[in-house]
Amino acid sequence: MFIESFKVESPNVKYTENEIHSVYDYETTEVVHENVNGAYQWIVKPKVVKYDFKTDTRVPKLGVMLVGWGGNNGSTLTAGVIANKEGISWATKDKVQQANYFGSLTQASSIRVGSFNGEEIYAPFKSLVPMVNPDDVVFGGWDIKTASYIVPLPGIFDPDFIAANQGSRANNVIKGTKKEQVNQIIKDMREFKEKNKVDKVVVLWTANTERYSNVIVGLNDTMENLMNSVDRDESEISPSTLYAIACVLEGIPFINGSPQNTFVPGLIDLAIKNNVLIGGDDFKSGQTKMKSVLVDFLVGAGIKPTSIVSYNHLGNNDGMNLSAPQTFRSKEISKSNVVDDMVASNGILFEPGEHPDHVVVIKYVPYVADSKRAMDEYTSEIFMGGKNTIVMHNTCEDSLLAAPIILDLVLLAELSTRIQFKSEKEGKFHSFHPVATILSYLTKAPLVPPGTPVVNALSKQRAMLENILRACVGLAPENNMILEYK
Ligand code: NAI
Ligand code: DG6
Repeated sequence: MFIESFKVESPNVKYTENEIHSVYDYETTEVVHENVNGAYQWIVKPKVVKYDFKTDTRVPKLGVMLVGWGGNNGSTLTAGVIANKEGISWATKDKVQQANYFGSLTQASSIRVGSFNGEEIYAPFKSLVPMVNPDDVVFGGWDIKTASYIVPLPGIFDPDFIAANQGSRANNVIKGTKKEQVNQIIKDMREFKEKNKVDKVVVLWTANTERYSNVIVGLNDTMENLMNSVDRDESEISPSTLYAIACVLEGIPFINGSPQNTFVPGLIDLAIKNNVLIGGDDFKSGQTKMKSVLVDFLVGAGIKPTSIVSYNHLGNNDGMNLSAPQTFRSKEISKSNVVDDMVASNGILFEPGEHPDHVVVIKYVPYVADSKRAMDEYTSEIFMGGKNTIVMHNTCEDSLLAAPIILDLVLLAELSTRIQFKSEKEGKFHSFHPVATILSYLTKAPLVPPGTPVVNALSKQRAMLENILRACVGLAPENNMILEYK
């Protein structure tokens, strides 16, 4: 059965006018390597840590500024939200199509809340805690090209960072030094906020994939060095890093939907010191999403994936930009490291340091336009030396996969800025770490704080997000035990 909304009744949960307050028992385990009677043993100690969560339930009027607003993803998302808001429908050759938010975790997926008379009860994911309604989001942003019905603000353009084939697009650019460009972005965000009377702004990069920036000691390795490099107009500071700097200085969350290393160490340092949310990298939309399910399934089933070969061809502007070796390399990196955690989790199948062959190919084929093809071959070793090969072929409009993910990223980023928590050992409430691992489900190469494990397996990423939001309303993690019926 499906219900639209619910309220939790528990001595541990209090709903006030502006807050949900929950006291939460976090059940976890501590692993130690201890000397027991002269021999070292691994000891696993269950422990319970008390946490307090408080969620501000005042949903703000949200402004979203997209870098690359006029591009495929930016324009598709904007048009999709307008179509939903206006209740637009249109005739296709199959049926009359209503606007919807399919593909959005927050808007179109559900969670199990319990059982009623022997029946499982599900509710919308978005009913867990109050979230911004996407129909109410005000969109704006920048693009280096004007060609769109809604003209974006001029963008920061540096031909050294994207493919040379993009040069002819650049007819809408911010002139001046890097410092002046950062200041212009700050001015744009202030004016956007003022003009649209929005309470909060989130900025997301959905512009072209850049090449990696060189990380150099003295240039971009610390907050001070990065800011000094901007002042000196150093050429190795990328446009995406400049937008991110402007956002952090303004206290505005910044999310990177492309694979490049926008978040150089100096930028991460800046975000941590200013306690401003940053998240990324690279939308996990299709092939990688599948990979982070399939490899998790294989390794979890005791099957050993030995060769993973992924091939893409597409003919949109993203594909054209990725046809240059240096931008392709950024994408290759982000698509290649996505099975590491699953491989490392099974020491029966893999020796330490052993890894399946993993090859990523992307080719630009103009004729197929936005209808991206993804072909994957997974070869695995099974029982008694047998081989199992799985082949997948996927055809899909790339921007229709990315648009709902962008929506989830900005809605969840906003939501996470309204959640505060503390453990029993901490005196004061605090927000999540500025490096937003809570967004991992939506990104190919989750950005994590230094020293934090990276989780790529999709089901774990979803469970982490759902269970944190359940904790905010005092619900236990979904454990799927259903002991009531055993
Ligand atoms: P697109 O090429 O259609 O749009 C990008 C837009 O960014 C263009 O309009 C371009 O003029 C603009 N632009 C480039 N540099 C800029 C700058 N410095 N400032 C402002 N605007 C700038 O590309 P599309 O298909 O919208 O993809 C956008 C990004 O999202 C790409 O980097 C792509 O790799 C990434 N991505 C896309 C996924 C998908 O499924 N569509 C999945 C994962 C990542
Ligand atoms: C081709 O690889 C172009 C890219 O922008 C992809 O479409 C995008 O990275 C999609 O990623 P994935 O692996 O999640 O389908």
